[in-house]
Amino acid sequence: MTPERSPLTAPDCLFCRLVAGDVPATLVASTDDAVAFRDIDPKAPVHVLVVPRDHHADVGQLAAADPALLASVVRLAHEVAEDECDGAFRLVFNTGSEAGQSVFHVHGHVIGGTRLGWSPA
Ligand code: D5M
Repeated sequence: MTPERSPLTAPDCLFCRLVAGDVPATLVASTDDAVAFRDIDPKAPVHVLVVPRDHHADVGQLAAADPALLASVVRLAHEVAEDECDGAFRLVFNTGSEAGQSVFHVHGHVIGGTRLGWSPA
């Protein structure tokens, strides 16, 4: 599917370039407003990133600016998890560099495919 309008982008944003097709990625699924692709450095058997096509720096900014788009991202994450790990998954939005965010285009990590522990720190 292709978006009906050009997405909002930020200069020099890695995931804006990936959404535009200028950075290679292993795509898993896409909709008019979101894209899912495999993490380049997987931490679990299933590790997929889901991003909105529009640029928003983090999940808080996305929720404030466009809650419907956040819902689209979560829906696509759930669909990926249904396909890849029977719907049992963790959805992680690292927010802020102290919390491990390294790419400032909001992305949900869909993590699954194994029994997950609970020790994030
Ligand atoms: O997560 C950023 C994630 O983005 C991290 O797990 C690596 C991944 N990454 C970085 N570059 C790429 C490309 N080119 N393809 C796929 N995945 C990528 P964060 O929560 O910001 O630390």
